Amino acid sequence: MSAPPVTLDRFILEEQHTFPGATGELSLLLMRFGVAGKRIASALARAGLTGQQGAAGRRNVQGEEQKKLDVVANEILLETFDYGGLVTLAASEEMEEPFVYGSGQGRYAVLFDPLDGSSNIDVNGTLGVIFSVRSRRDGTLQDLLRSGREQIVAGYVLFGPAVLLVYSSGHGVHLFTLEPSIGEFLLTRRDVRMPERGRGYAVNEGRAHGWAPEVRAFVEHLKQPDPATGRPYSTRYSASLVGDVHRFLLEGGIYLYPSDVQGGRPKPKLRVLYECHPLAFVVEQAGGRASSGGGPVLDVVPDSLHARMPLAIGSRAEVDLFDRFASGHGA
Ligand code: AFP
Repeated sequence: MSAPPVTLDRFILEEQHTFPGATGELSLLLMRFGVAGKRIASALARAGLTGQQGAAGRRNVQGEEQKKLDVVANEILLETFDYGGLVTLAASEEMEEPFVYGSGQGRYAVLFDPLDGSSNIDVNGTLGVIFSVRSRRDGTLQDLLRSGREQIVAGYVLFGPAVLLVYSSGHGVHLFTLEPSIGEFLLTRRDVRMPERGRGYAVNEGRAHGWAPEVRAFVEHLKQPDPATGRPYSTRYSASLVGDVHRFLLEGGIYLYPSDVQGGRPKPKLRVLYECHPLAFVVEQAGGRASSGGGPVLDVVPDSLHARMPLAIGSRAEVDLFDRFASGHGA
């Protein structure tokens, strides 16, 4: 008889036993991200049929147009933690201020980008949820404005041809695939290791005019043929950070969202707390790296909830190389 499939819940409960003194609350919390992922997957699958595609007619705190499904996914995630008293604070790309639950005594704070890659909604492209869990301290915003190394759990749900859930609680990275006929996430890869180097890069080259010369030089370097170092690299940009990072988690390579230093955009695009920190946590746990160009992403302490930063994330070899270029030392 073949081994029975390992469900997400079973895996989480078994992993809990490796943490001395664990109360099981974090396990419950993590399982709920699985439930939210399934609910959002269901909303996405039906969106074209239920009139849920398109703009919501308002803008989020960053001034970006909200899609109807950004709002739906945010509401699903908020509801998901609205019982059981586990969570005190929830912060999201779609809300100006953190949401405070009931008693305010829950042991955890959760952060999420409810629907990453929302320009892909109406074209049936790749989308994701990015999430991060931290300990509650005094229950205020200050609990969140801390380094990425204080995350307890981070991960993402990826909506592609299959729905995947990938997470790390600081003991490796584990990958689950939704088996739609039974509605369960099943373990498909335990302890994912990122290749040391890859052959692909993802960056919005339409914005190259705004990059620093060092960033332009790095991307040009990747495009120059040199079979000995595996160049040229192939471009792999999907407009979904989760989709691109997931590809590189499995295949190796580098995702970049550099600052626009020529002034076209006053601030970098990606948000520290619910995009860069959680993905950096996952990638580092898999043996990769995430850099701002000036240091490790996980060391960045944001000064506000929606603070932004430049990001280079992926395999160790490419991120090391990016850092060499960023510091002016080139190849
Ligand atoms: P949203 O989270 O608002 O959907 O933004 C998506 C994203 O942060 C990231 O997933 C993409 O890689 C990037 O923005 C796409 O931005 P450009 O359209 O500027 O390339």
